[in-house]
Amino acid sequence: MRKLAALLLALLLLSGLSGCAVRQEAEEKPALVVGFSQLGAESSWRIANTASVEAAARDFGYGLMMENANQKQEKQIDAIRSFIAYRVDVIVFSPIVETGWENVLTEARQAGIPVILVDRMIDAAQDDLYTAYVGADFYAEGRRAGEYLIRKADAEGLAHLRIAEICGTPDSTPMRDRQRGFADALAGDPRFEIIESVNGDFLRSKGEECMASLLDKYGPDGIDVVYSHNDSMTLGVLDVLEREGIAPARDILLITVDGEKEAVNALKAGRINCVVQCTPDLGGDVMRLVQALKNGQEVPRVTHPKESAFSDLDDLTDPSVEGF
Ligand code: GYE
Repeated sequence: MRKLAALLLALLLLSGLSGCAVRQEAEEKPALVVGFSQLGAESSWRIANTASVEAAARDFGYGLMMENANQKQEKQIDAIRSFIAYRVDVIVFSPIVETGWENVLTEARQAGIPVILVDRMIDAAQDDLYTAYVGADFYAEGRRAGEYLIRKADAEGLAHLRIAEICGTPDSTPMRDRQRGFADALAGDPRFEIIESVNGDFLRSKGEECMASLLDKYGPDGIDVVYSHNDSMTLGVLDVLEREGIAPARDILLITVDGEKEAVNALKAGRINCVVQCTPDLGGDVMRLVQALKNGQEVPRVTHPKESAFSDLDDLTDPSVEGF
C-alpha cells in the first residue's frame, strides 16, 4: 500500500514537472516571429514609431526581429532578404521610398511570407506584393495644412501669401502626398503662391539649412508662410528664425506636420501656427493584423489611424491638444 502511494506521488510530481516544462517552453518560444525593417531614426516621430511596434509585439507575445536601415534602401532590402532566409512568419516594413521593391517583395511572396507595409506605401505595377497597409492618409494631412491657411487668410483678411515649402525625403509617400494635398487645397485661390519647394529630408539639421538659404534668397520680407512636412525640420526652422530676430508665427506663419511634444508646446507658446497631426502609434494596429493573418482571417487592405489638426484658431486648452 505504501509502495502504491509512493508510486502515485512520483507520478504526480512527474506530471506536474513536465506540465511546468511545457509551459515554460511555450513562454520561451514566441507564438510567431515578425521581421520588422524600420527605415531609420531621423525624427522623434520615427523613434516613437519604433517604440510603438516594439511595445505592441511584446504585448501580443510575438518575437520581433528588428533591423534599422539608417535611411538606406539597400539596407532595407538586405534586412528583408535576411527575414526571408530566417523564415519569419510575417514581414513588416516601412519603405523609405516608394519605388524599387519589386524584386525583394517578389522573393517574399514566393517564400509564402505575408508583408504588411507600415507608415509608408510602395509604388509597384503588381498589387499582390503586400497584404496590407497601416499608416496615415498623408494626402488628407496635406489638405488639412492648406485648409488651415485658408481659414487663417479669411480670419485676418490676408490678400497675398508667399509660401515656402520644406519637403520630406524625395519619392517617399508622406512627401508626395503632403505636397499634393496642400497644393490641391489651395489651388485656384489667387491669395496663395507657392514660391519654392525645397528638400529637407525630414531632418532637423536640413530644415535649418533650408530656412537659412531661403532667407538668403528671398529675405525675411519675401516669405510669408513656411509649410514644413515634419516637426523635426520645423524645429530647425525655428532655430534660424529666432537667431535672425524674426518672430515665428507672426512675421512668418508656420505650418508643420507630426505633433511631437516640442512642436505642440511651441504652438501653445505662439511660436507655430498650425500642427497637423500624424500619429506614430501604429504598432497595435499592425500586430492586430499579424494576429488575424495567423488565424487565417481576412485583413483590411488599408488601415488609417484617426487624425486631426491643431492651430492658433482653435481652443488650445482643450485636453485633446497634446503631443507624443
Ligand atoms: O512625418 C516624419 C518621419 O513617414 C510619417 O517620417 C512618417 C514621416 C514623419 O521622419 O517625421
